[in-house]
Amino acid sequence: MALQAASVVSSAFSVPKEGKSGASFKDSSLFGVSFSDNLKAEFSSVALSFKREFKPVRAQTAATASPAIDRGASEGKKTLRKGSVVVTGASSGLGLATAKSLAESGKWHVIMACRDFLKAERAAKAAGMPKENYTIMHLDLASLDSVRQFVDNFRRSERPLDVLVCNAAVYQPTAKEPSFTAEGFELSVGTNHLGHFLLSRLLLEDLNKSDYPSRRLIIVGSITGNTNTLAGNVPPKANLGDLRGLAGGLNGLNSSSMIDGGDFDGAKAYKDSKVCNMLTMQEFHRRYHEDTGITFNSLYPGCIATTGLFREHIPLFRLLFPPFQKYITKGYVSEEEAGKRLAQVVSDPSLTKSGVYWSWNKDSASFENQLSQEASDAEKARKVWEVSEKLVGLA
Ligand code: LMG
Ligand code: NDP
Ligand code: PMR
Repeated sequence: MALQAASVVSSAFSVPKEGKSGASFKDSSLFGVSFSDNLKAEFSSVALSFKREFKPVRAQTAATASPAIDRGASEGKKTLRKGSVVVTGASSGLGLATAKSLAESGKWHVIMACRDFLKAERAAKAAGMPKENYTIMHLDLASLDSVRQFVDNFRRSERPLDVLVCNAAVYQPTAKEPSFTAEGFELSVGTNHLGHFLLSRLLLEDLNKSDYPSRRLIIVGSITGNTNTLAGNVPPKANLGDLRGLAGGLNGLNSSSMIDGGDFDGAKAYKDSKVCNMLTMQEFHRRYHEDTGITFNSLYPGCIATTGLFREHIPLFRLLFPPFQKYITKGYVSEEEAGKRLAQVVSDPSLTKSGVYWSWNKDSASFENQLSQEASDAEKARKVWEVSEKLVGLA
């Protein structure tokens, strides 16, 4: 107990390790976060960056599909069939709230792709989701065999695939040593990026077959992977470097477990994985949008400080983080509200523009946000894509 308390205190006040970031207490800094003028302005009025007006985007007609319209419903009235959406990690947090919002709309059938079937079943029941509007299917993103098995099972179900939401993630902020996926990739990048990379590459074909008017592939990103924001400057910062660790397979044996080849840092691995998520979305857009008409998007749903994502953080952090985000940064958003935001990216007929990283202002109006330099680097996106396809056995 005493040992635990001591470790809580020491990690609570830990200073970022030398050389891990440019920030130091000699700078104008708070908890090791240095504030450039630009970022100071952002912190003093976080809302400011959210005040850009949302410009509604005109709905595009999907290039290939004939609209999925059920003409028999009532005379002369055309009704759209239910959309079919796969949401990964729908057993908790944002994924669950999104699944609930979509299922309750009555317009969607949600395939909850989860690693813990029973947990998902209980969560869906406890959330009161209408049972005709969801199906749970097993998917463990930390195993490429499981990803392939999921794709097979999904195809056997003969449901169409209209939208895929890559939402699941793990975050290991306090791990001292890396852990690994079934194939031996560092767990956070292996799950959050590589598992989703294989899943979305395989399911692209299914999305392309759908006759739904707007087909979408959404990969959840985050502000913490974007170093053009204050949150993205909290050490350790995301940085993929020259991808030497990723190219080596992130196995911690003959290669580093970190994408940039550095020492393991769980918080950085998570942020790096989010950069990969945002780069992957853009690379999909560049490679496939024009030919398929599929919409590729990413988003930052707001700081949902109460989710299971922080389950491995120290208790003091879990206690202070929600009030800190609510009252100090004002970046806090409830699970319910965040779920509505992601559900909007899934289903809002006006959000068909592809290649966009969506964010929301205080009144929950969506706007197209800017990604950091690294998270919008087209050359890096191409390299991440090519290295990743080798790792997951697609090239
Ligand atoms: C690190 O944890 C891990 O060590 C690392 O491995 C990695 O995982 C990393 O990015 C992930 O996290 C460090 C983390 C944990 O500490 C922080 O970075 C601080 C963030 C915590 C957010 C809570 C901030 C505290 C705000 C409290 C709100 C209540 C009241 C505020 C008062 C306002 C003033 C009027 O650390 C923690 O979880 C706990 C941090 C405990 C800090 C305790 C300090 C409390 C004192 C607050 C005073 C703040 C005032 C500062 C400015 C003064 C201006 C007058
Ligand atoms: P949660 O921990 O609540 O949800 C994560 C989900 O991912 C859970 O359902 C979890 O399953 C699932 N998951 C984890 N590992 C695997 C795996 N190997 N295979 C399948 N599913 C897995 O966190 P959030 O809801 O906060 O996170 C959802 C997304 O939102 C993530 O992409 C995160 O990066 C992003 N995000 C979150 C923010 C926040 O402030 N919370 C801010 C910005 C982005 P299980 O229930 O079994 O653990
Ligand atoms: Mg951060 C504008 C301020 C802002 C926002 C929107 C976030 C979001 N954070 C902000 C500021 C700060 N945070 C500041 C000033 C600090 C230092 C006190 C700080 C600290 C902090 C920590 C220690 N923040 C964190 C952590 C985490 O462990 C979380 C993390 O990085 O996970 C990777 C986190 C987050 N802050 C956010 C968001 C959204 C997170 C959650 C993780 C994510 O999904 O990206």
